[in-house]
Amino acid sequence: MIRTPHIFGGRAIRNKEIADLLNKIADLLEIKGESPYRIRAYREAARHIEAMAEDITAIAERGRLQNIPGVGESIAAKIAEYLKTGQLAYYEELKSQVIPGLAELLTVPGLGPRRAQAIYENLGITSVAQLAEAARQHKLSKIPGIREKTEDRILREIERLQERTHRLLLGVALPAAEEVAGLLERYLAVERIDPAGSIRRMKETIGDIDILVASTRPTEVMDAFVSLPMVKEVLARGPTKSSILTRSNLQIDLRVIKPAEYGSALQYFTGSKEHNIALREIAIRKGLKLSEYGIFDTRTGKRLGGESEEEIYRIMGLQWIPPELRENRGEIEAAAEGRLPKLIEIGDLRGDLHVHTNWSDGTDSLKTMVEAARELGYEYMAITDHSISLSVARGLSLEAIVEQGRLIDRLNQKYAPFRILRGTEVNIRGDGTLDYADAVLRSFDVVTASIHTGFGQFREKITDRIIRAIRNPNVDVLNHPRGRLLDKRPGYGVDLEAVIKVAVETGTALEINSQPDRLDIDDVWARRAKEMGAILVIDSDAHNKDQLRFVKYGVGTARRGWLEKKDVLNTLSLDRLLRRLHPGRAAA
Ligand code: DGT
Ligand code: CA
Ligand code: CA
Ligand code: ZN
Repeated sequence: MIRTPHIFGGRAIRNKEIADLLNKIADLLEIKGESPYRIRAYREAARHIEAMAEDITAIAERGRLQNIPGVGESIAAKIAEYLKTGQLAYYEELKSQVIPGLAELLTVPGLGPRRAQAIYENLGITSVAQLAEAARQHKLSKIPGIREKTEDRILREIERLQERTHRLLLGVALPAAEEVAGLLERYLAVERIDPAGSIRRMKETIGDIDILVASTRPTEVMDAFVSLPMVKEVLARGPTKSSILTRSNLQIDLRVIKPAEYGSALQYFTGSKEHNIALREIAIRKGLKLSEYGIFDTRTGKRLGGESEEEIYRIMGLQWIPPELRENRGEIEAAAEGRLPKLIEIGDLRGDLHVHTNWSDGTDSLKTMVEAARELGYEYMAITDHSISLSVARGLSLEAIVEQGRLIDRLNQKYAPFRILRGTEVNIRGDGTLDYADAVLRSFDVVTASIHTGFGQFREKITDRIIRAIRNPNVDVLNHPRGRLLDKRPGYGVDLEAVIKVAVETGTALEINSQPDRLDIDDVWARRAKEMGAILVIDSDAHNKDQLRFVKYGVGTARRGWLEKKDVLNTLSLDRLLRRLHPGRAAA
């Protein structure tokens, strides 16, 4: 598949894309054993197009494709077709003529048709995932014509490719891991099962999914694993480690560990690598040796433990360190001095302060959202539909606010003591003023403010704009302060340090938005904000009732940011929350 390139800023935007397409055609022709002249013609054309300064789209528009060196009538027609339709029938046809999978192998940079074919013929490999696994097991270099150096390079290229395209959101990886774990834990041979690696650390994105099982009967566990209903492909099957590809193309690695070694293996495979390295150095200084098999006395070789993680940290003279902290960011020192934070837990949340309904761009009714929040055991929830200028999200008019307020009053009578708070997600305009007048803002119980436009403003301007908004005494929460979308868009160029400083001054809470593609602010900034004395709030920003549960990712981010219950606004009881939001107002 040809990927659309990012816009590089230069003018010759699609030249590389077209050159890649022509090279892929040449690769396929080569696999088919077509005439070397035709193959060379495609490569020549590709080479000239890639070197051109002028954008090929402009040349095509003038009908001058054939003026490009190496481009004859037939290639020109193909380029024109592709530029016009985004597809090329000839290329699709060629792909269908070669063995399925070989075309996929060719997407690995530096893997040419000759080697791809040799790999297919020797090992039957037809996917990039299988190829990576074979390279890791050094099976490729056993093929004549492939040296170890090439094997290493192929693996590095695949890893880079995956880094670019395949880091998964925690919100995708964690449910997949939990589904597998849920199915496997029913087997008697499975004594314990835990997701490990970056999932257990609740990192916002995940490279691959690692699961550990404690069992004395590994064969049974592996049999069960590779025949799970979601398995599309078994990438590797071994006595203690297997890898599968799921139907949604997620790679899951499963390791079976002897129960006596489970703690040390879980510790090792949870990582992070940086945490493990630092830990091992401390072990060495204490005359201990730490490995995935246990913790040992270096001098006598005696095994001191390894069945549980707690035991390992204890023998090292450390408090047990929650996985979310294991990034070598000071947690080991804190554990040695017995001053690890008591991290916030999901059960500490008493309510949600950022929720949408079908009054704006949510899909569930207000009543449905409220009932779902009650089921989660919350005491309160703020309804924060979008404000008037955000017409794409059907922002609420002044009349709609009043009408929604009446509905909320009615439902509050029905659902008491649960409390629906009248809220808004008010849009911060380009100049930092807000979408509703102060008198309107004062009528809400909770005002949250967000930027939805003008991301391209200069750093100073966007910073001033946000600061102006949070200086408005009616604003209680600044939503998704960085505006980033993972994999899609970096945050706005805001001076967050300056914003946090003002938020501390004004008492404005900073949101950890729990949408899996936001997690904004992130772990590092959450920790910084806390250090600076800010208060945070963990919100779902739910647009339907199922998304209320997203707060588990927000809590993960908060824990990675060393936050405790006292640092988070929506751990307050309803009374205390209302008193904090409106110190002057009489209790409702
Ligand atoms: P990911 O998958 O990129 O999101 O990140 P992780 O942390 O899950 O990394 P992964 O899957 O490569 O390995 C899982 C854990 O295994 C890792 O967190 C720590 C441990 N580990 C892997 N390679 C090494 C290593 O070279 N040295 C040490 N000390 N530990 C390692
Ligand atoms: Ca991993
Ligand atoms: Ca892994
Ligand atoms: Zn929102």
